[in-house]
Amino acid sequence: MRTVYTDKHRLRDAKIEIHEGTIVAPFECPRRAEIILERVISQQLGQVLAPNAYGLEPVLAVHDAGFVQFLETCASDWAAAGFGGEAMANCWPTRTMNSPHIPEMIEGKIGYYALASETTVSEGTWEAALASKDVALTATDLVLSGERAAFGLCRPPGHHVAFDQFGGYCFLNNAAIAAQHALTKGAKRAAVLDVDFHHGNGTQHIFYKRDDVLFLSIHGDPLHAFPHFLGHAEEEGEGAGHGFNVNYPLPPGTTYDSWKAALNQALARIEAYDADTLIISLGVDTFKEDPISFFKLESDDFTDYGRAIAALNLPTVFLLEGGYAVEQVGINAVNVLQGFDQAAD
Ligand code: SP5
Ligand code: ZN
Repeated sequence: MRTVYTDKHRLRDAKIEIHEGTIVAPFECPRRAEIILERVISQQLGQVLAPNAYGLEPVLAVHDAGFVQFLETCASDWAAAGFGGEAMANCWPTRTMNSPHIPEMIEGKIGYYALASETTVSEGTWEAALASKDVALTATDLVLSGERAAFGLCRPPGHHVAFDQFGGYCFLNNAAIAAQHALTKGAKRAAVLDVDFHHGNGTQHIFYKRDDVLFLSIHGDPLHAFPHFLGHAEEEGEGAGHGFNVNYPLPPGTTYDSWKAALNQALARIEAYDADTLIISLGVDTFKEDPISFFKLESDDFTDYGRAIAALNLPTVFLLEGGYAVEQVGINAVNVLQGFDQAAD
């Protein structure tokens, strides 16, 4: 399959992350995408092409306009306020102080639009996020125009971003933007299957009341893992969307056998839904050596589940999400894609 990539991802190069009570270099770093690209090339997965520019219209189809405006000026507003470091939230509209006012001062405003504090908004982040959604949209258009599958090498990732909140290393929800784009271009039933270690809370939030996108996520149980507050099995969708949101939370130490059992259930749901377009939120932080996760997948398991996804026989867009065992992230991500290609007709 072909890969969509641009080195504009390098513009997202934050220096700090809050992690276990200390400040560390961000897990979500430019080297990740470079290692995956190197593996795509060395394995001759297929041609690598640059993204087209889509502007903001497909973004505003799933995200709040005020949120988008905030992201665009966040880093410069922060600097203009005289703050030296990277923009980060330290106060939120929590359960006990939830008024409808959006603060004007950037320190308050970022708290309104953030859902976690680990992710800073650094200079260049917005440009990289825009390029990342262009990568996702270009890969989606390859598939909509008849290719069996495509790989959007998206960075920064996207699945934690809700309608109007960013976090979890993500700024725009690439998978949601891609799914909505597919529907706008004529698809009737899209499925988003999220295999990242973390629950795709943002994608769930965006499509929670809708029946034209089936969302399924296999992830670390939120009782034990980020994003901590969403991703439980009883979250099945609301109103017209009831029955179109499916969560498979799994416990610490989960090995491939039980992960694959959840995947097989998810694949059966996608088949029963009769999806016409499949988007995979491809996080490889399920790997046994991932530094922030607790599943135990081996590199060969990624090949195996790539094959299983191909057996659905659907036009399939793979969009990169997480994966932080940097040295193996290329092997694991490309294993999924090669497994898929081996089994695809
Ligand atoms: C796209 C994606 O994979 N985002 C993940 C964001 C996770 N950020 C918070 C990580 C907190 C990790 N705590 C680990 C404790 C076990 N050592
Ligand atoms: Zn993740």
